[in-house]
Amino acid sequence: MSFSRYTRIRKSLRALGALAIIAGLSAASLAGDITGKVSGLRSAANVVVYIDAPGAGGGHAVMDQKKMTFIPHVLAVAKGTTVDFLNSDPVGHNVYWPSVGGNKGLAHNLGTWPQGVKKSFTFNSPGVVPLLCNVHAEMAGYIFVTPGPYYALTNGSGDFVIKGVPPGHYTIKTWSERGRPIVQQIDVSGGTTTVNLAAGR
Ligand SMILES: [Cu+2]
Repeated sequence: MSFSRYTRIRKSLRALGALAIIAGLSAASLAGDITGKVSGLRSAANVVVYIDAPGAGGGHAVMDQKKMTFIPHVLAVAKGTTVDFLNSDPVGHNVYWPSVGGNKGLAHNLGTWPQGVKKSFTFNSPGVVPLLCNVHAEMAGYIFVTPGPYYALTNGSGDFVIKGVPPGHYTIKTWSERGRPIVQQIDVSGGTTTVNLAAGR
């Protein structure tokens, strides 16, 4: 290869690299964060907040059964996520759900298994999945499957942050174990958009 040709190729590769960096930066700077607070519900903690934007889900999340409790009590995942169900107790546990998003046709029993065994299930339908164990009637937990990858769970004060949301007009919604959903409209541009989600009386 001649020296000039080599330099030319190197120069165009460098230009391509610069373009890729610029494209990456502008995509990142266009996306915004939604920050806010949920109030007026019986409990401000463990509220799922999500927007109606679809997007790629996938990946894995973990729901454990430990000390006769589902941990975490509420798990939020995007549609398409595989949940790995663990058993960390020295007794057998069962996992079943009577519906997904209220649809009893999506009821499923994963079976009963001993400590250290993992069973996985991919959730492709959005909505709440009430988890139960038919060995221990007192056990209850929840998976909430969101329609896309933009969601958060509130902390003990009701605060939440949804990161990296593409600009646009969305419906923002909540799901909580007790209380009706809060539904509001929101416009997201770059930077941080703040929203207060107060439950009606
Ligand atoms: Cu159990």
